Amino acid sequence: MRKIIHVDMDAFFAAVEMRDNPALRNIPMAVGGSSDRRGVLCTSNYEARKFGVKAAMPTAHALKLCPHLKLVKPNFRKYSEASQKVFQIFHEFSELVEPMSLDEAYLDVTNSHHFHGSATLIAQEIRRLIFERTQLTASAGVAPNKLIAKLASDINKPNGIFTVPPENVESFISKIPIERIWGVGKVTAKKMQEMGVKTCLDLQAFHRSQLIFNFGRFGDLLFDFCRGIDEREVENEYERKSLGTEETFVRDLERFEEMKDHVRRMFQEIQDALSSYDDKKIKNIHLKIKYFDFKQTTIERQLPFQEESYLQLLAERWSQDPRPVRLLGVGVKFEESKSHSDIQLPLLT
Ligand code: TTP
Ligand code: MG
Repeated sequence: MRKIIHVDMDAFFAAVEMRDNPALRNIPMAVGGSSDRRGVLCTSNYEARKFGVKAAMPTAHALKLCPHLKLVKPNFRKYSEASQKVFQIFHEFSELVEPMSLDEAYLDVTNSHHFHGSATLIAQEIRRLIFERTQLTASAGVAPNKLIAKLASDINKPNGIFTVPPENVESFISKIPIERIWGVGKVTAKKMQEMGVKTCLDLQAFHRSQLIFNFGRFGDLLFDFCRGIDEREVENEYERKSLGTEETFVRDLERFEEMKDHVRRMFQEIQDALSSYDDKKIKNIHLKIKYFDFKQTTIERQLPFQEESYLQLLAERWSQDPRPVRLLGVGVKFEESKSHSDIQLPLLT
C-alpha cells in the first residue's frame, strides 16, 4: 500500500499578487488579460469566485458577472519563483515528486522516515514550510493512491488538508460524482448520464467488460477507479524509468496470430511515444501477459528495441503456455540517468 500526498496551491497566481499588494486582498480580483484584447483569466481569488468568476473565462464575461472585479496582469516570473521554492520543499521530503503544473504535484512518501512515516504529518509540515518560505497557502490530500489524494486535496480547500486512510477509501469514492474522476471529460460524462450513472457507486454496478465495451481502454481503468483502486505510480517525469502500454481485451484472445497483431500495434505506439525521450537509453524491453484466469507474467530481456524482439518473447511464452490471454502489455525500461539536479517544471498551457 502506497502513501501519496497531493499538494495544490490555493488560487495560486492570485495569491501571489495578493501577497505582494495588500490593496488586492479582501476584494474580488483576477489575474489575466484585459477585456479589450479578448483576454481570458488565468485564475481568480476566492472573493471573485463567489460571483462565478473563474479560470479560463473570457475577461469580458467575468466583468459582466462582477463589474467591480480588479484585474491584474500576470507576472509569470514571480509565479515561477514561488513555484521553485515550493518544489524545493517537496524534494526535501521525497525523491518521488511528480509535477502536474507550477502549483500542483504528487509525492510518494511510502518510504519516508520523516514523522515516523506519517503521511498526514509530512503533509502538514510541507504546508507549514510553504507558508513560512512563500507566505502562500496550499491544500493537501493524503491517501493510498493518486486518484484519491487528488480528490482529497479539494475537500478542505483553501488552506486545508484531508486524509483518506485505506479503510475509508471505499466509502469516500462511492459518493464522488463521476465527472470528478481523473480522465472523465465532457464526452464520457455525457455517456455516463445516458447510462444513468451519477456517482462512482452507480458505476460499480457495471461489469468490467461492459465498461470496456462502452469506453474502450479507459473503461478498464474506470472499473478500478470507481472502486478507489489506482495503481498509477508517482513518476518524476524527468526521471522516467519506463514507458509502456497495455490493453485488456473485451474478449480473451485465443489465437496466436491475434496476439501478434496486438503486440505489433502496441510496439508501434511505444515507438511513436519514444520520440519524445530521445535523451534516454533503453536498458531492456518487456512483455506483460495476463491470462484468462488473471495469472500474469512479465518477461524482461536485454534485446534490441524492435518488433521482432517482442514477437520472439511472445512466441517463447506461447510455446510454453498457450492459454487464452486477457491483457497484453509492451514496454521498455530506461537506464537511470546520473543527475537529479536539473529538474524542470512543465510549462503551463
Ligand atoms: P489551479 O490549481 O487550477 O487553480 P488555482 O491555484 O488558481 O486555484 P485553486 O485554489 O482552486 O487551486 O491552477 C493553478 C494556476 O495555474 C492558477 O493560479 C493560474 C494557472 N492557470 C491558468 O493560467 N489557466 C487555467 O486555465 C488554469 C486552470 C490555471
Ligand atoms: Mg491550485
